[in-house]
Amino acid sequence: MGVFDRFKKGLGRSRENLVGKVAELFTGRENYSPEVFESLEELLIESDLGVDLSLDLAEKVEARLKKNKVSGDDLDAVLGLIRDTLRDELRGLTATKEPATGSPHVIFLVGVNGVGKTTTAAKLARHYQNEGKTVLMAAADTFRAAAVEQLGIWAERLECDIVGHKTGADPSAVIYDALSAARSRGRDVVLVDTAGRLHNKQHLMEELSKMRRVAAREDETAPHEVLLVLDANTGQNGIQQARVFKEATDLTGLVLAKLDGTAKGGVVLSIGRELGVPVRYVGLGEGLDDLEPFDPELFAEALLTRE
Ligand SMILES: Nc1nc2c(ncn2[C@@H]2O[C@H](COP(=O)(O)OP(=O)(O)OP(=O)(O)O)[C@@H](O)[C@H]2O)c(=O)[nH]1
Ligand SMILES: [Mg+2]
Repeated sequence: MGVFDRFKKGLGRSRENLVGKVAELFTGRENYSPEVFESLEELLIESDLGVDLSLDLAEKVEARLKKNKVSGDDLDAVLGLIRDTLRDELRGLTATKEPATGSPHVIFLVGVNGVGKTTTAAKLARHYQNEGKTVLMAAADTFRAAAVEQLGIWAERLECDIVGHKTGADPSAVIYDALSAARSRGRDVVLVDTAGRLHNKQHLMEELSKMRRVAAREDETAPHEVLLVLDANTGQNGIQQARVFKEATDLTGLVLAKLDGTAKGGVVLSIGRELGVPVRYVGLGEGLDDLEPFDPELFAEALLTRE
């Protein structure tokens, strides 16, 4: 399956919801009443695009529809207009420079409980292996019982190295060992799976700082990437989480996991817009291959295409 089809499949629920409701809203309306655009605005807000962005988009779509005299019955044309408007918005959100790289390249995965950090670590391992790189996973979630085993199962499937300690151990010690192992074995990428931490738990945030310091002691440019994993189902709540994490630690990017399970795919847009942190990957399923680098063009296209 090509990348576009994977986006389309992953965004299936969001697309069905949005396209269905746009069809309902516009079909049979030749003269656009203000109510139609108010409803469009509501629909975009429901899709978790955020209030400001939804307002903006609805206005721009209204102007473009009227200017081009598009009939509400021409669903493809209406969708096309919304899609183009969205795409224009998205372009501005993701124009970022590539993150710094290192040898080994060290990536931290952080976020609150259950968002998809461990699964994303495994998917990223696959992503790098596909590029011909060797990977070592660091099981720095020493908090939850069975966390090391969970990562171990992935490592076995991926046939990659894993470094872990016992539950309750100091996660910084895991980082230290993982980085020395990666260096002596010549591994290209170290993926650090961390424990789920509530953003309002001060000591956990301090623990994260310590992990960063230990990594930086080994290589002053490490960690090269700190990816905040968010669950797309949390909608606008994710923005609040992201904001607090961003204050506590330097984030280089976001991963929006579980986009396939939500009808609120628009959350990608509002998070990027409000935080100024680029969305680097989206999770589109539970399997190892269900991670895609975020591509705004494909995203807008896949979200607003009629089958
Ligand atoms: N549908 C879908 N499920 C996902 C995705 N990413 C993760 N999951 C599922 O979400 C659940 C939690 O994933 P984990 O990777 O264990 O989450 P975590 O953040 O490591 O959780 P804690 O370590 O407990 O904080 C699992 O059942 C995963 O299969 C995704 O992109 N799509
Ligand atoms: Mg985990």
